[in-house]
Amino acid sequence: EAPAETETEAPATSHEHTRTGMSKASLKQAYIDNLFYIQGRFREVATPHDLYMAAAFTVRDRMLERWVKSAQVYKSSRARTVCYLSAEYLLGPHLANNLVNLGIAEVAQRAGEELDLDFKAILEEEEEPGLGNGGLGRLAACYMDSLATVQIPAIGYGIRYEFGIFDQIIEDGWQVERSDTWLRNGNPWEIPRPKISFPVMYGGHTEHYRDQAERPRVRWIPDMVISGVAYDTPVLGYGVGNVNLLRLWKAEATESFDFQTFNVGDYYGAVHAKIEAETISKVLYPNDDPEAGKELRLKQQYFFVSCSIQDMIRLHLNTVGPLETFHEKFVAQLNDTHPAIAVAELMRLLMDDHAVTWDDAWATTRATFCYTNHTLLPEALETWSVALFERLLPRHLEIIYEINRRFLDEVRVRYLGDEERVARMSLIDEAGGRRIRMAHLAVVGSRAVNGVAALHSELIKTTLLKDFYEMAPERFHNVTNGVTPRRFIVVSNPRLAELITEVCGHDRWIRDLDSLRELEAHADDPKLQARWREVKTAAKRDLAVWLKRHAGVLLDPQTMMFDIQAKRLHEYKRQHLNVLHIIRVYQRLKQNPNLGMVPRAFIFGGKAAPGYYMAKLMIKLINAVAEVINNDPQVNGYIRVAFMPDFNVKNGQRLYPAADLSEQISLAGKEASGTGNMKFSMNGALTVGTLDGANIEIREEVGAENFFLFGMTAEEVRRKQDEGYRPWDYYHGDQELKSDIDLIASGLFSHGDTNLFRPLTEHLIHQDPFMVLADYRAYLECQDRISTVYDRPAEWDRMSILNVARMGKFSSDRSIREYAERIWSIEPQPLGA
Ligand code: GLG
Repeated sequence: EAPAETETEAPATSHEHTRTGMSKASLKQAYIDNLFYIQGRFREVATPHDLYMAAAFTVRDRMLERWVKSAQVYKSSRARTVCYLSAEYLLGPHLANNLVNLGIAEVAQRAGEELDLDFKAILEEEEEPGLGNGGLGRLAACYMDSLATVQIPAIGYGIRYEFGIFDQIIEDGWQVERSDTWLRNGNPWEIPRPKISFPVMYGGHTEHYRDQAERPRVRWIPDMVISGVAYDTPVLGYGVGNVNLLRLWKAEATESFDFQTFNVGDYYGAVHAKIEAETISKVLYPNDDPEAGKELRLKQQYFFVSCSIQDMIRLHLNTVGPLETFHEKFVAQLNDTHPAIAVAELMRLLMDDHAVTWDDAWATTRATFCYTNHTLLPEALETWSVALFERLLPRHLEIIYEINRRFLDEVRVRYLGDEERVARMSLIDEAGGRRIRMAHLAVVGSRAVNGVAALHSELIKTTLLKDFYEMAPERFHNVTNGVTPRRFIVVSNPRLAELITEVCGHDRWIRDLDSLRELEAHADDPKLQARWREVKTAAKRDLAVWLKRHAGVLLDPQTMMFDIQAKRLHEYKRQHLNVLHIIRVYQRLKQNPNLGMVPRAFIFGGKAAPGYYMAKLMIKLINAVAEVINNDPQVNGYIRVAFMPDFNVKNGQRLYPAADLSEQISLAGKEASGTGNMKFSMNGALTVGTLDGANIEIREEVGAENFFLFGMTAEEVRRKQDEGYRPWDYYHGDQELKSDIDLIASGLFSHGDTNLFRPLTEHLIHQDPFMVLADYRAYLECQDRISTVYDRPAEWDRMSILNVARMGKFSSDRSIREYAERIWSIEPQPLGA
């Protein structure tokens, strides 16, 4: 909000403190102060990084005041609090987002101009905290933004990884991973809390004994203890005074333990112990799905869970106490099974440390946790070998066995004689090596379970957790994912935000996304359509400039449709289906160079898990096809292919505004929700998609006539799989399909090397687990329809406007309100801005 002109010219006065004032004068004064007193610099010698740090501290100061006030109010009102437990937070750059949420983006920009600062360059200087892999981690970040915005007291708990998701560079068309050193230059947004630290134990054995009251008790004698230290980042809501806490744990050696008790006189041993301890929060596992048996990963999970639960107990005893009311003060949401060990950890702490009985501890535990499932893919369902658990967490294994014993007794009583069902529902998978099923632990230990889109939540009930659903249907819910319009419209697409505000006559839509419906009335207005198109073209121009520099590809933002698929590389997401379409268009153009077609830029972005060979080969294939097409003057006026390196939040913010077409083409039933689909659509891209995940609900909202649908339904997929799917038949039954696959195999895209892509083409022809070939023809036909419509700008623009107008449902504010009402039973605690 711009203060009146006279006010902005006034000097910063005592009532307009340089640490809190929001006027232009205050901001300028504060900036210069911070540059001097924190960075120790004056303008002439300041590096770009100094300039960024001074800006960050200027903004942070303004958040701290609100933070302290929120903490005071939450404390005195003893507000019920959500604890979001997540191994990942894919936060993205803070500075621009915090400026927007503080409501000072414009005045800060003007202050910057008057100080002769390059505002854009300062924003670009920030290294984003990439503490997550993809959708799951970014969802946690969107939810933190919305929790604060809808004014729900919340703490996000996680791990302060020293190295987040790797940086991706492309060399000779292949992905190469570089370590992410986001903390190298310091992190102005976090505040270390060395005094908030907890011991975390591993290994050793347990002892059963009787306490003074003759009650049976258990004591865990570990063989390793480390400590977790809190690092706090404030999370400010948009246009409100509420600031929540993101508390990430860093692993450190426990001096008293390692240096004295165990390593007397053994200096090198002590140093080794320190290194081993610090390893635990060193690096994020760069996989979307867990690698079986990685001990360090289990150590990480237990590490942050143990610190978080201990912290919650401390907070409770400090403010509310006694422990019987723990579940009234806190509700803990498990973001996937990564923190599922929390169920056993809360039981352990209540019983072993606080002498609570099993029954009372179990009642508290069951009332505290809720679990969100994010995937049905079998390889992503976490299990841990019993042997590893026994070695690392012996006490937790005992507790899990006891939970299981009691639970299976309930199952037996309910389903007399059905031992098959008992085996299916057990927390222990007895087949092969015995393994603990973390999803079952999460379900049994929670009072609510939810999926992340309507279809996904249905499939949970009918497939993955069918037995559990039958036993307690009332505990199963759906909360469709959402994304924050602050970051994904206001921050990333300021031109669109401005246009929307102008057309609606207010900026209320930023926290009430349903009010975008007001755009509907103008969807056919040629004047709006023209401006809409200008905004899109400007974003495409920005992206083209960036891609020229960073991918060496020249795209024409004026004439080309920007067709974008940006997400993790995975076979189920079917980037190779997209590639087959590109090859088809290429062949058509080669056969008929005068084919009048809508020019298209095919743009990809996404990382592959470093150990996922097929995904890495898909990246190579995209780049190989790009090389041939982009250098073929016969076609490159019509089609170009670009691979954006290092798709992360920052680069995503360049893509979403520039997309005409959003590719959401996973095999139906595989993508739990998707959230990129929402980000694209919110920025006016039309979707080509299957009936999968949240695509279904997006299509329902925007209207079937404004969505390009193709492909089999989840039901048809299942039937085809049951019948026995034979990709070979499709390959031989479709001349064009065969020739597209054969062209890859021929070596055309690999300088004559006929072996390079063989694993990919052979896999498609013989296995094709994600049924690329079965959906190929429908996809091509749909793409042809898309080109036809794109050729009619008024129609396309109308559809684009209607897409944005009807995206209200996909604000993460709506998701959080649903969690608050239906799952958490928690009320907002309003604090004024
Ligand atoms: C998962 C799923 C996505 C989902 C996301 C957030 O694969 O479909 O949108 O969580 O719920 N691992 C993921 O990214």
